[in-house]
Amino acid sequence: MFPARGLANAGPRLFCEPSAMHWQTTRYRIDLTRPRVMGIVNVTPDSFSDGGRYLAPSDAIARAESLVRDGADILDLGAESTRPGAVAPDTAEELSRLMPVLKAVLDLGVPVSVDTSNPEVMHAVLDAGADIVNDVRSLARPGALDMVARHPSAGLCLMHLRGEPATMQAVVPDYPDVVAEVRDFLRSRLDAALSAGIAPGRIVLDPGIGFAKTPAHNLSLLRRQRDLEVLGRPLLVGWSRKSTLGLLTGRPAAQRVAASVAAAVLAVHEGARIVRVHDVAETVDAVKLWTSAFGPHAGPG
Ligand code: HH2
Repeated sequence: MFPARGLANAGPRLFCEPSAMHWQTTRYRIDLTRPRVMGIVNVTPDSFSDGGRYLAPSDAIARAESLVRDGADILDLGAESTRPGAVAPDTAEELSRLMPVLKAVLDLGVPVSVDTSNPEVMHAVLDAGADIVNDVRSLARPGALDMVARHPSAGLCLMHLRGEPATMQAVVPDYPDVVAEVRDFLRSRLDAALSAGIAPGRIVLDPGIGFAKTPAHNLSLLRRQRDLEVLGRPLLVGWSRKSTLGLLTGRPAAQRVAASVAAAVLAVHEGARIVRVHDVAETVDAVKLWTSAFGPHAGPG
Protein backbone atom coordinates (compact mmCIF):
# COMPACT_ATOMS: atom_id res chain seq x y z
CA MET A 1 0.00 0.00 0.00
CA PHE A 2 1.10 3.57 -0.72
CA PRO A 3 4.34 3.05 -2.65
CA ALA A 4 6.78 5.89 -1.98
CA ARG A 5 6.91 8.07 -5.05
CA GLY A 6 9.97 10.05 -6.05
CA LEU A 7 9.70 13.73 -6.65
CA ALA A 8 11.22 13.29 -10.10
CA ASN A 9 7.69 13.07 -11.57
CA ALA A 10 6.98 16.63 -10.58
CA GLY A 11 6.07 18.94 -13.44
CA PRO A 12 8.32 21.95 -13.95
CA ARG A 13 5.53 24.43 -13.28
CA LEU A 14 5.60 23.64 -9.57
CA PHE A 15 9.32 23.26 -9.21
CA CYS A 16 10.74 26.73 -8.73
CA GLU A 17 13.82 27.58 -6.70
CA PRO A 18 14.11 26.09 -3.24
CA SER A 19 12.30 28.21 -0.74
CA ALA A 20 11.12 28.22 2.79
CA MET A 21 7.52 27.68 1.82
CA HIS A 22 6.41 24.40 0.29
CA TRP A 23 3.57 21.90 0.47
CA GLN A 24 4.76 18.31 0.39
CA THR A 25 2.31 16.03 -1.39
CA THR A 26 2.52 12.48 -2.71
CA ARG A 27 4.30 13.25 -6.00
CA TYR A 28 4.93 16.98 -5.86
CA ARG A 29 6.61 19.40 -3.52
CA ILE A 30 4.60 22.50 -4.30
CA ASP A 31 6.41 25.82 -4.15
CA LEU A 32 4.13 28.28 -2.40
CA THR A 33 6.31 31.35 -2.78
CA ARG A 34 3.82 32.31 -5.45
CA PRO A 35 0.11 31.78 -4.75
CA ARG A 36 -1.46 28.69 -6.29
CA VAL A 37 -4.88 28.18 -7.82
CA MET A 38 -6.73 24.96 -7.00
CA GLY A 39 -9.45 24.16 -9.53
CA ILE A 40 -12.64 22.45 -8.34
CA VAL A 41 -14.06 19.37 -10.07
CA ASN A 42 -17.33 18.37 -8.42
CA VAL A 43 -18.32 14.84 -9.47
CA THR A 44 -21.67 15.26 -7.74
CA PRO A 45 -25.36 15.52 -8.61
CA ASP A 46 -26.00 18.24 -6.03
CA SER A 47 -23.10 20.69 -5.49
CA PHE A 48 -24.34 24.18 -4.75
CA SER A 49 -23.05 25.86 -7.91
CA ASP A 50 -22.37 23.13 -10.48
CA GLY A 51 -24.17 20.02 -9.21
CA GLY A 52 -24.89 17.47 -11.96
CA ARG A 53 -22.72 19.14 -14.62
CA TYR A 54 -19.73 16.80 -14.16
CA LEU A 55 -21.30 13.64 -12.73
CA ALA A 56 -20.47 11.55 -15.83
CA PRO A 57 -16.77 10.58 -15.69
CA SER A 58 -16.14 11.83 -19.23
CA ASP A 59 -17.57 15.26 -18.34
CA ALA A 60 -15.53 15.45 -15.13
CA ILE A 61 -12.33 14.47 -16.96
CA ALA A 62 -13.00 17.03 -19.69
CA ARG A 63 -13.63 19.64 -16.98
CA ALA A 64 -10.33 18.77 -15.26
CA GLU A 65 -8.45 18.98 -18.57
CA SER A 66 -9.96 22.36 -19.27
CA LEU A 67 -9.06 23.67 -15.78
CA VAL A 68 -5.45 22.56 -16.30
CA ARG A 69 -5.38 24.34 -19.69
CA ASP A 70 -6.73 27.41 -17.89
CA GLY A 71 -3.74 27.31 -15.53
CA ALA A 72 -4.90 25.35 -12.47
CA ASP A 73 -1.88 24.46 -10.32
CA ILE A 74 -3.80 21.78 -8.39
CA LEU A 75 -7.07 19.91 -9.04
CA ASP A 76 -9.54 19.14 -6.24
CA LEU A 77 -11.95 16.27 -6.97
CA GLY A 78 -15.01 15.95 -4.77
CA ALA A 79 -17.83 13.40 -4.86
CA GLU A 80 -19.80 14.60 -1.83
CA SER A 81 -21.53 17.96 -1.78
CA THR A 82 -21.20 19.90 1.47
CA ARG A 83 -24.22 22.03 0.61
CA PRO A 84 -26.63 22.18 3.56
CA GLY A 85 -29.25 19.46 3.07
CA ALA A 86 -27.17 17.42 0.58
CA VAL A 87 -27.41 13.64 0.98
CA ALA A 88 -24.00 12.04 1.59
CA PRO A 89 -23.13 9.17 -0.77
CA ASP A 90 -22.14 5.84 0.81
CA THR A 91 -18.58 4.59 0.35
CA ALA A 92 -19.35 2.54 -2.78
CA GLU A 93 -21.12 5.46 -4.44
CA GLU A 94 -18.41 7.97 -3.52
CA LEU A 95 -15.73 5.67 -4.92
CA SER A 96 -17.65 4.90 -8.08
CA ARG A 97 -17.91 8.63 -8.78
CA LEU A 98 -14.27 9.35 -7.95
CA MET A 99 -12.10 6.50 -9.16
CA PRO A 100 -12.53 6.65 -12.96
CA VAL A 101 -11.94 10.39 -12.85
CA LEU A 102 -9.00 10.19 -10.45
CA LYS A 103 -7.20 7.57 -12.53
CA ALA A 104 -7.45 9.75 -15.64
CA VAL A 105 -6.57 13.09 -14.08
CA LEU A 106 -3.47 11.78 -12.32
CA ASP A 107 -1.83 11.99 -15.75
CA LEU A 108 -2.56 15.69 -16.29
CA GLY A 109 0.76 16.90 -14.82
CA VAL A 110 -0.60 18.66 -11.72
CA PRO A 111 -1.15 17.47 -8.15
CA VAL A 112 -4.57 15.94 -7.55
CA SER A 113 -6.41 16.46 -4.29
CA VAL A 114 -9.49 14.50 -3.22
CA ASP A 115 -12.12 16.26 -1.11
CA THR A 116 -13.38 13.53 1.22
CA SER A 117 -14.00 12.79 4.90
CA ASN A 118 -14.41 9.03 4.49
CA PRO A 119 -11.36 7.01 5.67
CA GLU A 120 -12.14 4.11 3.31
CA VAL A 121 -12.26 6.53 0.42
CA MET A 122 -8.99 8.11 1.61
CA HIS A 123 -7.41 4.64 1.62
CA ALA A 124 -8.52 3.89 -1.93
CA VAL A 125 -7.57 7.22 -3.44
CA LEU A 126 -4.17 7.34 -1.73
CA ASP A 127 -3.51 3.80 -2.91
CA ALA A 128 -4.39 4.93 -6.45
CA GLY A 129 -1.84 7.77 -6.19
CA ALA A 130 -3.81 10.86 -5.10
CA ASP A 131 -1.49 13.66 -3.98
CA ILE A 132 -3.61 15.36 -1.32
CA VAL A 133 -6.51 14.64 1.04
CA ASN A 134 -8.72 17.70 1.52
CA ASP A 135 -11.05 17.00 4.43
CA VAL A 136 -13.67 19.59 5.39
CA ARG A 137 -14.13 17.57 8.61
CA SER A 138 -10.42 17.83 9.49
CA LEU A 139 -9.88 14.04 9.81
CA ALA A 140 -12.46 13.86 12.61
CA ARG A 141 -14.04 10.57 11.46
CA PRO A 142 -12.71 7.45 13.20
CA GLY A 143 -9.71 6.09 11.32
CA ALA A 144 -9.18 9.14 9.09
CA LEU A 145 -6.18 10.53 10.96
CA ASP A 146 -4.40 7.15 10.95
CA MET A 147 -5.19 6.61 7.29
CA VAL A 148 -3.40 9.81 6.25
CA ALA A 149 -0.62 9.31 8.83
CA ARG A 150 0.13 5.88 7.40
CA HIS A 151 0.93 7.41 4.02
CA PRO A 152 4.55 8.56 3.72
CA SER A 153 4.01 11.89 2.01
CA ALA A 154 0.42 12.74 0.98
CA GLY A 155 -0.53 16.37 1.44
CA LEU A 156 -3.38 17.27 3.77
CA CYS A 157 -5.78 20.20 4.09
CA LEU A 158 -7.47 20.61 7.47
CA MET A 159 -10.52 22.92 7.46
CA HIS A 160 -12.56 24.59 10.18
CA LEU A 161 -16.16 23.40 10.46
CA ARG A 162 -18.53 23.41 13.39
CA GLY A 163 -21.09 20.58 13.32
CA GLU A 164 -21.98 18.79 10.09
CA PRO A 165 -22.35 20.37 6.63
CA ALA A 166 -25.89 19.01 6.21
CA THR A 167 -27.17 20.94 9.23
CA MET A 168 -24.52 23.59 9.84
CA GLN A 169 -26.67 26.57 8.83
CA ALA A 170 -29.89 25.30 10.48
CA VAL A 171 -29.33 27.57 13.48
CA VAL A 172 -27.59 30.90 13.12
CA PRO A 173 -24.00 30.17 14.13
CA ASP A 174 -22.77 32.19 17.07
CA TYR A 175 -19.13 32.80 18.00
CA PRO A 176 -17.83 35.24 20.64
CA ASP A 177 -14.80 35.69 18.35
CA VAL A 178 -14.94 33.69 15.13
CA VAL A 179 -11.28 34.24 14.26
CA ALA A 180 -10.11 33.03 17.69
CA GLU A 181 -12.37 29.97 17.46
CA VAL A 182 -11.12 29.09 13.97
CA ARG A 183 -7.51 29.61 15.08
CA ASP A 184 -7.90 27.43 18.19
CA PHE A 185 -9.77 24.71 16.29
CA LEU A 186 -7.15 24.58 13.53
CA ARG A 187 -4.37 24.52 16.13
CA SER A 188 -5.95 21.50 17.85
CA ARG A 189 -6.44 19.62 14.55
CA LEU A 190 -2.89 20.52 13.47
CA ASP A 191 -1.58 19.19 16.81
CA ALA A 192 -3.59 15.97 16.36
CA ALA A 193 -2.12 15.49 12.87
CA LEU A 194 1.42 16.17 14.08
CA SER A 195 0.97 13.79 17.04
CA ALA A 196 -0.18 11.08 14.62
CA GLY A 197 3.16 11.48 12.82
CA ILE A 198 2.14 13.64 9.82
CA ALA A 199 5.08 15.92 8.98
CA PRO A 200 4.22 19.64 9.22
CA GLY A 201 5.36 20.28 5.64
CA ARG A 202 2.47 18.07 4.43
CA ILE A 203 -0.22 20.21 6.06
CA VAL A 204 -2.11 23.34 5.01
CA LEU A 205 -4.97 24.94 6.94
CA ASP A 206 -8.29 26.43 5.82
CA PRO A 207 -10.66 28.76 7.75
CA GLY A 208 -13.69 27.12 6.08
CA ILE A 209 -15.44 30.11 4.50
CA GLY A 210 -19.21 29.51 4.54
CA PHE A 211 -19.08 26.49 6.82
CA ALA A 212 -21.31 27.23 9.84
CA LYS A 213 -20.59 30.94 9.47
CA THR A 214 -22.66 34.02 8.71
CA PRO A 215 -21.56 36.55 6.09
CA ALA A 216 -20.26 38.74 8.92
CA HIS A 217 -18.13 35.85 10.23
CA ASN A 218 -16.74 35.19 6.75
CA LEU A 219 -15.86 38.85 6.28
CA SER A 220 -14.15 38.95 9.72
CA LEU A 221 -12.10 35.95 8.66
CA LEU A 222 -11.01 37.84 5.54
CA ARG A 223 -10.21 41.08 7.41
CA ARG A 224 -8.28 39.23 10.12
CA GLN A 225 -6.95 36.36 8.02
CA ARG A 226 -3.38 37.23 9.05
CA ASP A 227 -4.25 36.31 12.66
CA LEU A 228 -4.13 32.69 11.45
CA GLU A 229 -0.49 33.00 10.42
CA VAL A 230 0.54 32.25 14.04
CA LEU A 231 -0.32 28.62 13.23
CA GLY A 232 2.82 28.50 11.10
CA ARG A 233 1.30 26.63 8.15
CA PRO A 234 0.20 27.92 4.72
CA LEU A 235 -3.45 28.88 4.32
CA LEU A 236 -5.81 27.54 1.66
CA VAL A 237 -9.00 29.60 1.29
CA GLY A 238 -12.21 28.97 -0.68
CA TRP A 239 -14.60 31.85 -1.31
CA SER A 240 -15.60 30.74 -4.79
CA ARG A 241 -19.28 31.47 -5.62
CA LYS A 242 -20.28 31.09 -1.96
CA SER A 243 -23.52 32.47 -0.59
CA THR A 244 -21.90 35.42 1.19
CA LEU A 245 -20.94 36.67 -2.27
CA GLY A 246 -24.51 36.05 -3.42
CA LEU A 247 -25.84 38.07 -0.54
CA LEU A 248 -23.46 40.95 -1.20
CA THR A 249 -24.04 41.09 -4.96
CA GLY A 250 -27.61 39.82 -5.24
CA ARG A 251 -26.44 37.31 -7.86
CA PRO A 252 -27.03 33.56 -8.27
CA ALA A 253 -24.04 31.20 -7.96
CA ALA A 254 -23.16 31.11 -11.67
CA GLN A 255 -22.93 34.92 -11.80
CA ARG A 256 -20.59 35.37 -8.86
CA VAL A 257 -17.39 35.17 -10.90
CA ALA A 258 -16.26 38.77 -10.42
CA ALA A 259 -16.94 38.69 -6.68
CA SER A 260 -15.21 35.31 -6.41
CA VAL A 261 -12.12 36.55 -8.21
CA ALA A 262 -12.02 39.67 -6.05
CA ALA A 263 -12.35 37.56 -2.90
CA ALA A 264 -9.58 35.23 -4.06
CA VAL A 265 -7.22 38.13 -4.69
CA LEU A 266 -8.08 39.73 -1.35
CA ALA A 267 -7.42 36.39 0.36
CA VAL A 268 -4.06 36.16 -1.41
CA HIS A 269 -3.29 39.75 -0.42
CA GLU A 270 -4.00 38.79 3.19
CA GLY A 271 -1.59 35.87 2.98
CA ALA A 272 -3.44 32.86 1.48
CA ARG A 273 -1.05 30.64 -0.49
CA ILE A 274 -3.70 28.54 -2.24
CA VAL A 275 -7.15 29.61 -3.42
CA ARG A 276 -9.79 26.97 -4.21
CA VAL A 277 -11.92 28.15 -7.14
CA HIS A 278 -14.42 27.17 -9.85
CA ASP A 279 -13.40 29.95 -12.27
CA VAL A 280 -9.76 29.10 -12.84
CA ALA A 281 -8.88 31.17 -15.94
CA GLU A 282 -10.21 34.40 -14.41
CA THR A 283 -8.54 33.74 -11.06
CA VAL A 284 -5.20 32.84 -12.65
CA ASP A 285 -5.18 36.18 -14.52
CA ALA A 286 -6.02 38.11 -11.37
CA VAL A 287 -3.44 36.28 -9.27
CA LYS A 288 -0.84 37.01 -11.99
CA LEU A 289 -1.50 40.71 -11.47
CA TRP A 290 -1.12 40.30 -7.71
CA THR A 291 2.10 38.31 -8.13
CA SER A 292 3.59 40.91 -10.49
CA ALA A 293 2.89 43.70 -8.04
CA PHE A 294 3.46 41.96 -4.71
CA GLY A 295 5.05 38.54 -5.35
CA PRO A 296 8.62 37.44 -4.65
CA HIS A 297 9.96 38.90 -7.93
CA ALA A 298 8.01 42.17 -7.85
CA GLY A 299 10.07 45.25 -8.54
CA PRO A 300 11.24 47.67 -5.84
CA GLY A 301 9.39 50.82 -4.82
N1 HH2 B 1 -15.64 24.43 0.14
C1 HH2 B 1 -16.43 23.49 -0.42
C2 HH2 B 1 -16.02 22.15 -0.49
N2 HH2 B 1 -14.80 21.79 -0.06
N3 HH2 B 1 -12.72 22.36 0.90
C3 HH2 B 1 -11.90 23.28 1.43
N4 HH2 B 1 -10.67 22.94 1.86
N5 HH2 B 1 -12.28 24.59 1.56
C4 HH2 B 1 -13.51 25.02 1.15
O1 HH2 B 1 -13.80 26.23 1.31
C5 HH2 B 1 -14.40 24.07 0.58
C6 HH2 B 1 -13.96 22.72 0.48
C7 HH2 B 1 -17.77 23.88 -0.96
O2 HH2 B 1 -17.66 24.23 -2.33
P1 HH2 B 1 -18.05 23.28 -3.55
O3 HH2 B 1 -17.12 22.11 -3.59
O4 HH2 B 1 -18.12 24.03 -4.81
O5 HH2 B 1 -19.52 22.85 -3.24
P2 HH2 B 1 -20.15 21.46 -2.77
O6 HH2 B 1 -19.57 21.15 -1.43
O7 HH2 B 1 -21.63 21.73 -2.75
O8 HH2 B 1 -19.75 20.42 -3.77
